[in-house]
Amino acid sequence: MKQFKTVLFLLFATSVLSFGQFKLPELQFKYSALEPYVDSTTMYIHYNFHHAAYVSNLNKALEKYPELYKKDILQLIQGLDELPADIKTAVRNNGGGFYNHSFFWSVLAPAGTANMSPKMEKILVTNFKSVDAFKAEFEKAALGRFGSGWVWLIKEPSGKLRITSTPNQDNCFMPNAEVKGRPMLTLDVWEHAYYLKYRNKRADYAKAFWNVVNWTEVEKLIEQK
Ligand code: MN3
Repeated sequence: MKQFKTVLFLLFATSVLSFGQFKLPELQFKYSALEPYVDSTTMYIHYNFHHAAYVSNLNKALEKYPELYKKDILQLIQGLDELPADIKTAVRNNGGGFYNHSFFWSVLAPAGTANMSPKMEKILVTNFKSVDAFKAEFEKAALGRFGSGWVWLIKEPSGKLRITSTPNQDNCFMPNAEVKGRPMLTLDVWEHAYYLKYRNKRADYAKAFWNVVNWTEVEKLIEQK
């Protein structure tokens, strides 16, 4: 009985302690859903090891300051400058990693399931002259990002759409970002995102990406005020 009570107490304590901690969001598609453009193995490793590690390292970084678990991820990364100095870098890297990957999965969809609507096409034409010009500029930004990072289509505070890129796990919400705005679409250009299938050919990976963009979601984001 005593042992049973101890177990109950431990279960209770664990659930209380884990309250408010960040969790790996559920993936809305199967690991194999993006084949052949993104292979299952890469998807599995990327989600279960890379993304999961950012989440657990973010939680670990916040252990010393549990009141910070009450903030949401955007409050944390937008408020990086106000964080205690000893966890700022960890939150920047792991909070960024947590947010960026969660967002990335949300703008991916199996090929042919979330195609570009005429309205979406018009938005791109208005902002970038043509869909091809938009894609070319995005791919150029993917290749132009030296080392690891992300390419973004963002909506600037003025409402204008713009392509930009960030190093490491930074994003356009962070106080240090050169260009600020809300993400509408992103591509992870870390080697872990493509190396198994594409080896060193980042350009091929960036081109293949167009087959798995969730344009329905991107359009929804752009239409939001
Ligand atoms: Mn990644």
